[in-house]
Amino acid sequence: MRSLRVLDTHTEGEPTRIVLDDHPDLTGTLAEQRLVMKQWDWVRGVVAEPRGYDAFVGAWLRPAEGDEVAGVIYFDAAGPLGMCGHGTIGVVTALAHLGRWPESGEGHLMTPVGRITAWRHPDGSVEIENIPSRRSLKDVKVTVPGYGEFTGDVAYGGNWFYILHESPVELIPANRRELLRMTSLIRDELHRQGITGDDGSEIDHVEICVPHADPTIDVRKFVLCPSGADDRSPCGTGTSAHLACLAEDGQIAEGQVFVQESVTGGLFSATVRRTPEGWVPRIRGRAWVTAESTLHFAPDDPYVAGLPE
Ligand code: PYC
Repeated sequence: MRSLRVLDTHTEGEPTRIVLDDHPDLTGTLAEQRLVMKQWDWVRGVVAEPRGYDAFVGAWLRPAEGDEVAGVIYFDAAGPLGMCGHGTIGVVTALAHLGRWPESGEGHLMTPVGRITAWRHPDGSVEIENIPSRRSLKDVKVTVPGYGEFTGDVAYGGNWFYILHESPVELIPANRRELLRMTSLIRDELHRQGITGDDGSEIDHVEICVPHADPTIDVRKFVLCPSGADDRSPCGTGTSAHLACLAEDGQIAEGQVFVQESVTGGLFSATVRRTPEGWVPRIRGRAWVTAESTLHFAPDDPYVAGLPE
């Protein structure tokens, strides 16, 4: 029977399941390991029901490649992700819990899309510096029956996003199901029209950012993730992609603090700085350890790969 030790955290309400055990078949660079993991349908069972639920992001800890504290491959029930911001805040919190994060507070993690620097602050909050982020398409229009026409930007922050700045459905907790329906239809329409990120990469996240009624918070947001769930946190890679768009349009200055709230009340603050490679975002939020356990995958269990979709 396969068994995996895991540590669960939530970052501003969004869960991460950190896999502590190694796997003998995961060799090569993290990008290669990510491709190998894509072939294993049982990996879905680590995060999907009945062991998890659709909001879970998995973070498989890997041996460090250089001076990093660890390598990490993120995945959700739909497959491996490039990067995950809330997940990185969860991983740093989990490593600190295990006594594996540097006492100085600063450390590095390697992900399949690049190296991340992170700081654990004395108040327990975690700040991460993501990979350079960029906008690739502006004012892309899609029409969805029943909702009308949307105009949004295609941008990258470690994953690919379609970002909208208005919504016919109000961003309140009571509307989460409706928002999931609408953003799923938008994503389907992007796929139908063949709209992609650079190199044909699939746009698997849809993000809505609208002005917040509270003047101390810049935007309220909703993010559809590849698994079909909404991100309960303000989404780290989505924040990165969004900041790159705002910076391109001169709507945010380098170093200006930008505060976002998810529909369920999770808060991130973020800044951005320009580099030759793109806009480098820094994102700060909080995570908590919620469980330490061992998952079992018995050979006769029909749901080792999760419940059917
Ligand atoms: O925080 O980057 C993020 C993220 C991606 C998917 C869910 N959360």
